[in-house]
Amino acid sequence: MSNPIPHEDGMDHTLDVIREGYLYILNRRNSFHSDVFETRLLGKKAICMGGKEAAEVFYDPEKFEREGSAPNRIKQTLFGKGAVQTLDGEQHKHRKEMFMSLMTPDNLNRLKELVKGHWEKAAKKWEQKDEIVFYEEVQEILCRSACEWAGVPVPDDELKNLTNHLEAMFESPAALGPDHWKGRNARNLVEKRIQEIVHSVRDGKIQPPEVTALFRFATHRDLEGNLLDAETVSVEVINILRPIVAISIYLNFTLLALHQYPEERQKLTSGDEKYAEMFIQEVRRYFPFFPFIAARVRKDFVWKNYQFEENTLTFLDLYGTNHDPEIWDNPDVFHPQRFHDWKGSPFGFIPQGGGEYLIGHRCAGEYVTMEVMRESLDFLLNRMDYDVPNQDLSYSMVSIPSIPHSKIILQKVKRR
Ligand code: HEM
Ligand code: MYR
Repeated sequence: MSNPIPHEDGMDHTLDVIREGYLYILNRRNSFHSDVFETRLLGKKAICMGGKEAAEVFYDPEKFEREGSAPNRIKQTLFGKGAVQTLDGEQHKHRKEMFMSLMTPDNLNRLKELVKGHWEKAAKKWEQKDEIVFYEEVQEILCRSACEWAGVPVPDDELKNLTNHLEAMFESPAALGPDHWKGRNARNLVEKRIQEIVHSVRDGKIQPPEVTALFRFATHRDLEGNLLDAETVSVEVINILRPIVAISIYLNFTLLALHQYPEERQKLTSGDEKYAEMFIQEVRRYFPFFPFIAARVRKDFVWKNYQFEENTLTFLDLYGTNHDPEIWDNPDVFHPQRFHDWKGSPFGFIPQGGGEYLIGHRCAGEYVTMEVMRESLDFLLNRMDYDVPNQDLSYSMVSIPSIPHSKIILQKVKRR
């Protein structure tokens, strides 16, 4: 006989998720004294869980699958229709290989050089201005770099517009009203534009280099040997461009951490290269970004004496696992040193998902994210000076995704 999963009473708790944001699951894990609880979300029975063991079971492909798990509002903004995020089994593995084939050291280095060049150009421009909004400026650097890296041609006068559209796609999934619809419209527009580009590649009018995402995806064959339709190629190309622009959120938190913990700046410039790595990991662990992910129970199973019923929508808490006191000492203290003797953990440290890349859904862009953060941190530390004037640097634990309220205004930017 299995035990009933601790259960939150009430008709629906979607409003509580809106009210409590990143802390919704963690708050209830604490009050139920349980890593798993059952509730009702989006009008359906749902299981929520967090912690290392919960992540391990969530990433077992025998127990959970993704098909039909993503809420429509997430597919219409963040993921797109037919995206790798929604596939399972062999189909998923084959599509994921297409993404992971881009993540070679040479290709990552190509991105790093692009990012470096665009930082340099942007900083030169910033020197001429009284002040800049870091979030917006860094998004343009990232969007230019992403398009060049992916082989997507974008005229200069369309770059700002594209940046805003990609930004809307990752800012809108949990938003309400016009802010949400902005994301849906942005996706429709960008998908259409990239579909045209895919047709031009297939007609030979555009010839992107073989190493680029545009070339690889436009010529990729599925398991039956067919080319992907242009819509799917465009969804997957956006799955490269959009999240690279989203790194702007981590870069805002990187700058915030440098500002709020001045002693960290000293440690970072003391010449210990490993410290930069530890600092970046702590930024990804500490600050709120991707809150939780969804899957469905594939078939009935029992775990920890709890019965999981086929089809049940299940959420894994990423933020809460990165702040789980069972895994992390003083989880709510910013302390890069904790990564000094860290042995690595595919399920305990999951800012971009956990498990494995090919068999599972772990973020395809984790190396890209780390590389871009490393290069940008180096620029902020060693290649420019700036002032951070008084402003509202606080950030919400409720709005998803969370961004420092002022988006970080910088003054007196000077290259070194
Ligand atoms: C998946 C977070 C950057 C491409 C994911 C997942 C998370 C995540 C939580 C889902 C994991 C799961 O479902 O199990 C982030 C965060 C980023 C980031 C916080 C910081 C900006 C990137 C970048 C790229 C990328 C830079 C591409 C260059 C993808 C793709 C997937 C994914 C393609 C789907 C993987 C799959 O379903 O197998 N990401 N990501 N992400 N990410 Fe990222
Ligand atoms: C990306 O663009 O893929 C990277 C980061 C996006 C962060 C978006 C945060 C909102 C996600 C809400 C997810 C709820 C899942 C059920």
